[in-house]
Amino acid sequence: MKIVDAKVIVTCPGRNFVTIKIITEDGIYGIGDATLNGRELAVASYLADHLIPCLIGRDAGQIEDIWQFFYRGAYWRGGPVGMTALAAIDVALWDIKAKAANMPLYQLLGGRSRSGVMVYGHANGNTVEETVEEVGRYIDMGYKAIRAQTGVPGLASTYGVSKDKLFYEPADADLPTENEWDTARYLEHVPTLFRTLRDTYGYDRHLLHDVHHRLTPIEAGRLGKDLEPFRLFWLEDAVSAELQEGFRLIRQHTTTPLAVGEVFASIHNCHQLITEQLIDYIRTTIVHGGGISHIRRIAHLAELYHVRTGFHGATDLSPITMGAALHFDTWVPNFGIQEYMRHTPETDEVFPHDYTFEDGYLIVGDTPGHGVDINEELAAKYEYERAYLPVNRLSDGTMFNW
Ligand code: EZ4
Ligand code: CO
Repeated sequence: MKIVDAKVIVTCPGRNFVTIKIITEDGIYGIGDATLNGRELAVASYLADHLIPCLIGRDAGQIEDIWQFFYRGAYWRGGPVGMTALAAIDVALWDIKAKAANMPLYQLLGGRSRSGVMVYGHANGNTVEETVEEVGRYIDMGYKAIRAQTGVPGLASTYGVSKDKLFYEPADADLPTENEWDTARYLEHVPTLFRTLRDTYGYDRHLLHDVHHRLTPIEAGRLGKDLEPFRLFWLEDAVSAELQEGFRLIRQHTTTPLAVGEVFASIHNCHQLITEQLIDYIRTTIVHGGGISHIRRIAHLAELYHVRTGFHGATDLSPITMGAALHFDTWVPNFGIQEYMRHTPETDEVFPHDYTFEDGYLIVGDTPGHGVDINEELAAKYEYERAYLPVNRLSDGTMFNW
C-alpha cells in the first residue's frame, strides 16, 4: 500500500493543533497529532519541508522501517521537534494499518487488557477553599482520580490555576506572560491543601499533584515526606529531570510515589530513572515521545522495573493523541493512569472521535484505526494564532523553570 500524498493541517479551534494526514494509493488515510505547545509551526515545517518529501512512495505498512529511516537514518536525531514530527507520522501509519486490517488499534497492539482506562482530571482554584470545591465537582462528575493545584498566598499567579475551570489552557498569550515563584511559600502551603482535601472527602479517591519542575531534589524529598499522610497517587515533575540521578536523593527521603516525563522525547531521557527504579510512573506520551512504535519500548522497559504508565493528556495534546493513547492504555500491561483534560466543544467538532467518558473511565470505541478523524473543512475556518506558554521568575527577577 503505497503512500501517495501527505499534508500538514494547522488549525486553531480555541487553541492550536498540528495534524498530519497520510493518504495511500487505495484511498485509506491515517492521521497523527504533531502539536508541540508554543512551537507548532516548527513541527509543521519540519514535517512539510523535511519529512514528507521522503515519505511519498513508501509502503505505508512498513511502520518500523519508516520509523528507523527517520530516526536512525537521520544524522540529527531526537529532540522535541523531531520526535513530535516522527510521532505524528507513526500514529498516522498505525491508523492506516488498523483501518486496513478493519480493527480498532488496541487489537493490533495485543488486544484488550482492561474494560476502561482510569483517568484523572484537573481541579484548581486560587485558594484552598476554591480548590476543595472544584475537587468536589470532579467527584460529582464521577472521577476516581483528581489532580489538585492551588494558588500560593503572596504570589499573583500560579501554574495550573486558571480562570476557565473545565478547559484549562496554559498557552495564554501571543508573547510569554511572566509568573512569579517562591519555593518557601509553596512548600508551606501545599500540605494544607491536601490535609483539607482528605478531611473533606476522605481517602476514597486518588489525589495527584504536579510540582511543574519547581523544586530541588532535597526540597522535593521534604514535600514528599510532608504529603505522605495524605497518600498521593503521585507527585509529578518534582524536579526538572535533565539530571536523572538527581531523583536518587528524592527517593531516599520519601515513599510518596513519583511521576515524571511529559517533556521527554525518548527512552534516552528516562532509561536511568526506570532501571534504577527512581520513579513509579512514566508520563512520556505518544505525541512527544516518537509515537506508538517508540513509547511501547519505554513501556516494556518500565514493566521490567515496576514502573507503570501515566501518560500526559493536557488540552494541547489533540484528540488524536488522546484516542491513540486510549488504545495503548487499553492494551498495555503496566498501565497506571491516564491524564484527561477535556477539549472544548469547538475542538471536539474539528476532531470527531469515538471515545467516551463513563464513571471515571474513558472507553475506546471499536471503529477501525484509532477512532479519531479530522473535519478538514471546519479546521480550515480556524486560522493559526500564535500562543506561548508562560515563563517564570523568582521574586528577585531570576529566570526559573516554568
Ligand atoms: O504544562 O501541557 O500535567 N500537565 C501539565 C500541562 C503542561 C502543558 C504544557 O504544554 O503539566 O499543563
Ligand atoms: Co505536568
